[in-house]
Amino acid sequence: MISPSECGCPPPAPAFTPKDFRSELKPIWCPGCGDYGVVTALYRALVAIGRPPHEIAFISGIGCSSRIPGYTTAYGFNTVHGRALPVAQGIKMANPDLLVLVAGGDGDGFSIGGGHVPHAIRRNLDLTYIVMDNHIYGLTKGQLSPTTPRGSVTASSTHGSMEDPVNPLLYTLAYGAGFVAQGVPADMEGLTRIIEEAIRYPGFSFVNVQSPCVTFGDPEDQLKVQKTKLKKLAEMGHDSSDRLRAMDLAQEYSRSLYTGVFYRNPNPPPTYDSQIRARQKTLQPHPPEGGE
Ligand SMILES: Cc1ncc(C[n+]2csc(CCOP(=O)(O)OP(=O)(O)O)c2C)c(N)n1
Ligand code: SF4
Ligand SMILES: [Mg+2]
Repeated sequence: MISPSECGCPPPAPAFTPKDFRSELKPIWCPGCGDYGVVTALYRALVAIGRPPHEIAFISGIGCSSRIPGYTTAYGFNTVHGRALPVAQGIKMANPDLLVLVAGGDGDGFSIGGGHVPHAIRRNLDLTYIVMDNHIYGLTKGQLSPTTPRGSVTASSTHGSMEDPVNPLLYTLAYGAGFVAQGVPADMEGLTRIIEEAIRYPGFSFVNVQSPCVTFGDPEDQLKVQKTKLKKLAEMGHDSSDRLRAMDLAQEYSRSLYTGVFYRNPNPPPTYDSQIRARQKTLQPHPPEGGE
């Protein structure tokens, strides 16, 4: 069969538009919250993926960011704080044909839910985990989160934080995630492409989105500042198959705003869901002797 690029024909129109993925619920995020940009990038990435909303399950924890499944037409489950990944893994195992997206905040993913991340990575189900990292607990009104920089004054560190932050990029790379990327809503095109690539990766993929909290966050983290600070890995000639170089770059998490794919395993290992299906076939009960 001749492909559209070979025959010079225009590419076929996408089956969906962003509207098909937008629910009727109006987001109640504060005006200017970075999460608006994340959901917009997600609608666009889903258009590029081309699967209908009823084939998508979107699972979150609790937090401002965890409201995101409700703003899509996919099946959604706003679960328990820190428990998005276990629920999502169960759903993917029960129905491996679903496209399973997982989302939440920095607190949800790296504080109360931090213990689930290594196990989701090593189990390697085909999921995409998007963390809206605003370096603060937004929903509960501005307490210190696991990614809050040292020295930050917050509702629960009134004289400045005395703790070093967790580095989500290094954390997921160190545990062996096959796909690790970072995006910002200030670069909508880049963020859309990153989310699309993460969904296409056959295995656990992680996207850290530096998504500003305009109400409780650091003014230095906001969209306007992001635009001046971001450095695109693709333009730096970064080889995303080089895991050690990815880890070097990830060390800069608190100092430099790198965006793009840090690491993509060029030889993705088998996923847990595919192994389960294969084993189920080998463990089928034998027909009774002499019977059908
Ligand atoms: C078991 C449990 N502990 C604590 C809370 C209170 N709580 C709700 S959201 C949240 C933190 C939200 O921060 P984050 O996950 O970063 O999301 P954001 O609101 O910043 O998007 C906390 C502590 C809760 N709902 N459930
Ligand atoms: S409190 Fe912060 S994270 Fe929550 S909706 Fe408002 S700006 Fe967004
Ligand atoms: Mg947060």
